[in-house]
Amino acid sequence: MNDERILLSVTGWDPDIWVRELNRHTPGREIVLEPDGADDPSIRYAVVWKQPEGLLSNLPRLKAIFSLGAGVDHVFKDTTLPDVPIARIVSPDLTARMSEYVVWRVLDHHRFGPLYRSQQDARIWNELRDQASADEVTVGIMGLGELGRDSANKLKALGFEITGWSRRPQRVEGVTCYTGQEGFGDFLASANIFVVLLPLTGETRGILNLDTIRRMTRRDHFGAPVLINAGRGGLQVETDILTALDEGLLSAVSLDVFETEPLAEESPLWAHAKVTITPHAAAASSPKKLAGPIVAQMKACDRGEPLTNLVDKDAGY
Ligand code: NDP
Ligand code: OXD
Repeated sequence: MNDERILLSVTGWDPDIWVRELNRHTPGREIVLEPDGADDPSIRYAVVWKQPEGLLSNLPRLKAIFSLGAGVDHVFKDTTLPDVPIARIVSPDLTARMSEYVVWRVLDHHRFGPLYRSQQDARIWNELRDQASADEVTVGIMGLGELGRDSANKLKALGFEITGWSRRPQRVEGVTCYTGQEGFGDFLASANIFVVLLPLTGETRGILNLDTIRRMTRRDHFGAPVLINAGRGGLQVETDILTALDEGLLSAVSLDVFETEPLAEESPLWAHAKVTITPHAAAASSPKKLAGPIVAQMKACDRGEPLTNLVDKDAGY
């Protein structure tokens, strides 16, 4: 038996494409979907998306875990993780996809897309002359990491004013940056459209609640702020978002992620006129684009070189 095997565990995804693409870059290294027993000594690396609890806990020669997402909350859900480095996806391909989603959703709200689509359904011709220009609209980005910064730069190029919020102080040219709890209130008062690109951690879980939304106080342009969440569903309290929409505290939302995925058929979010839903599709992890860099990391690790894009286990992202 090959004693340098890669364990691939992708709950809810088609493993065949990943096996094919990983194989393309690692001829001779076997990729398996299950270990040979809980303490399989042949497994050197694990490549995971929502691995089952306990799968990785006893593999004695496991050197590193590779998350197939930029987010790693799905890895940390397993409370029995071994003490090995965890690397996440940081990739120009994933970043570009996310920025496409963000620009698409911001422009759609900015240019009254949902309203014009409903007018079309009802054959109503109503131009709405009072349209803001991009430089009159501020987009507030929650999470100024790999994804947030790229979205900020692309929105800036379209003329929007940009503010951002992060855990530690960040500097992004042309972006007014706010930090931590002390900057949260001013950040929430700064924008007309909020784009959420935070990781799900102990600190951020449930952060998109009624209290936070009430502090989003700008009332110009859309009447109330727009919320776009492509971070994680666990950031949002969906009943609070529905209340905020119904009370006019938010004018519209675009949600790509949900507290429970897939979103239940009976969720009132589906049919709400002010909600645009995408099925956790903002930025897909592409096997073609990501397998090569992941294997390159394994090869570097084999040579004793440090891994990149490592997760800070204490911070949880
Ligand atoms: P990064 O780790 O690069 O950036 C995370 C950002 O969030 C950082 O700016 C960080 O602050 C900030 N942050 C973290 N915790 C807090 C906190 N408590 N308070 C304030 N700010 C905080 O992650 P990425 O940009 O690569 O990805 C962000 C998230 O996007 C992922 O974790 C994932 O959940 C989600 N995602 C969703 C996808 C989808 O298809 N819907 C696809 C890909 C990712 P600091 O700069 O100080 O570290
Ligand atoms: C990710 C995701 O974290 O796809 O990359 O959600």
